[in-house]
Amino acid sequence: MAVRTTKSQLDTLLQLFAGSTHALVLTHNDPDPDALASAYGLATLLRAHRRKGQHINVAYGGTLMRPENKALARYIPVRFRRSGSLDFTAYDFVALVDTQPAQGNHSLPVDMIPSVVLDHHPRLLQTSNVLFVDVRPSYGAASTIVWEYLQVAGITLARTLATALFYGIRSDTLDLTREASDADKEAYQELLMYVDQVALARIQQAPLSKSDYRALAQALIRTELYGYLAIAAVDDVHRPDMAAELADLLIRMEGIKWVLVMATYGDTLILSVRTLDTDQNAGHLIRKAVGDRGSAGGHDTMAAGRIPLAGHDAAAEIQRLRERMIELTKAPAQGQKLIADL
Ligand SMILES: [Mn+2]
Repeated sequence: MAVRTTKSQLDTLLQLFAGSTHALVLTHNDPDPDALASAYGLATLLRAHRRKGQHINVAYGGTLMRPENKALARYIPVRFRRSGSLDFTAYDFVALVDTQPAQGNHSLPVDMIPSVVLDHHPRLLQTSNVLFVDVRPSYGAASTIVWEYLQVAGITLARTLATALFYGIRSDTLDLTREASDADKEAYQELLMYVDQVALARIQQAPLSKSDYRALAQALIRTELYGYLAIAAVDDVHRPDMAAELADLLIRMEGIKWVLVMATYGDTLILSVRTLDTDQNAGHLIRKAVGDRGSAGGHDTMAAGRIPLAGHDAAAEIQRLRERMIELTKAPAQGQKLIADL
């Protein structure tokens, strides 16, 4: 079993922690399963080495959005604090997990440099100021990195922790099919035998709200097909990640290789793009479509964007993006409704 985290890395991390009185484990805003699980795992590692009188808090900013994420947070036996309620100046040790200082998706004040960064996203330049950095872009999940630390520390994982870390790896790597390294595969397999499958099934099948079904119905009725391109525009979604979920569903439609979902959420137009077209990059395409009207980015097959709507006409913006998407994907300009007879 090739654990890639070294004893010296573990010792350095624990030395930094040992010198603190108030430690904070912070993950990114609107945390996903990998963020929740890796924060839980790192907090467990620190707790196992905690001195008397030493405090450890775990926190995130934003909100839990998907029902699965809410269910996982409820299952994890750690009290997650909301970053809005924290006095960051009270902490003399901050560990960022599943994100980095300059990533822009967490709540750590910009003038605070964390003591530790554990992450699997591409390494950002500003991360060099941090005392202890372990960034492994080849890994599919931060949960894998944290699992290795727990292994090196010789900590026996509680069933809840094994289940959470397993789900973190499962969801970030789409069951080892997306950006999964050998390390992720190994952690996944090692954790598998300790997973509480019944609890995990309940988390993954967490109840959906009536608003979820309403958004789904509206998206399906509003879906227009332009040959291999499907476009859906939805009004007033109750949670911003609904756009991504709808896009994931629409890209499974036979004959479709591009999807754009646009959803208004408060004063923002949320965009989600999916593609099966291996010749084009969804991230590049959405940046071209959004231009300087908002922010956008992503990967080969999936991308997202946001356009502020304050003072704009949402319908005009949606129409502009629709035309731009048709142009960029070279789809037929004439569309037809997916469901015309309802
Ligand atoms: Mn992650």
